[in-house]
Amino acid sequence: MVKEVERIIRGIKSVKIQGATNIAKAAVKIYSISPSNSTIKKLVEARPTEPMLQNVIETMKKGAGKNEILMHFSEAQEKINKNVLKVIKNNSVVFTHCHSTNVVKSLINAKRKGRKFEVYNTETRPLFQGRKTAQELSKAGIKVTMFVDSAIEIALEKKQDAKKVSIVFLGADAILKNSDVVNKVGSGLISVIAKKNKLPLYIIADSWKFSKNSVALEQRGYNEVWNDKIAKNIIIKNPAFEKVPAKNIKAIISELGILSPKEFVRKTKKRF
Ligand code: RUB
Repeated sequence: MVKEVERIIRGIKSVKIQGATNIAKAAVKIYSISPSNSTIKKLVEARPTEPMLQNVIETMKKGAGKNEILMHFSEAQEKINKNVLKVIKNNSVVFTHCHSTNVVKSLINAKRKGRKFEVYNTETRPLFQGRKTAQELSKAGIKVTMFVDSAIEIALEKKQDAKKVSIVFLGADAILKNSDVVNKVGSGLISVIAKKNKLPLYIIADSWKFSKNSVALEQRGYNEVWNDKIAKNIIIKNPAFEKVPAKNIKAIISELGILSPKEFVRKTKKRF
């Protein structure tokens, strides 16, 4: 395999390249260098919970070029930004989890457009993608309060205090045909707590994350959690993703608009 391709696949496997969008963009690069079946197999196996990666490859197999796909990502993000702007109110607190390019870019756009809000987020162990989110947002002048993951319920608790969370934004790795969404582990729990506190939860995602097939939920190695040689009789579970039930989602904000999960699937399922 070409060295550059090997390097990118290693980056995807080790989560140096993270988030559905960045992985799909890396797939575009790999396919342009080496569109062989064996490379595609390795690529898909590197991150099984990423239908957008697979949709990109299918689209390129049908003849779409690199620039056409990259153009889709940027045009979709611009439309997502406009749609997100409609739901962020001034003086609000937005809660988010992990690192999602679709979420972060839309928040930075809202800030540039003059919306006044702050962000609560989670550190997102074991790989701390929350730090990446916090750094990118703070660089854009957005105030961020980061919570340890175990404090999710404390962060989301709705009190009379105006400073409490008003809206929840999560990214997506996959949107399934029953309208459930797959995202970073913790997202399911966040959705339950958000619903209990009557907080609107929006999924911010490119529509190419739709998958008509079932999606495997990736389990990652114990060494992300406990680097030392672990003692006998200790088992580490490190699931990377989980489902967010459609019933806990107010709407999916994509380039297609602000749609209920069911409407979103109806509109998208013909494409992939
Ligand atoms: C990242 C994650 C993101 C989605 C969407 O998990 O769950 O919310 O991938 O990302 P990991 P984007 O860091 O384990 O890959 O909006 O960037 O497509």
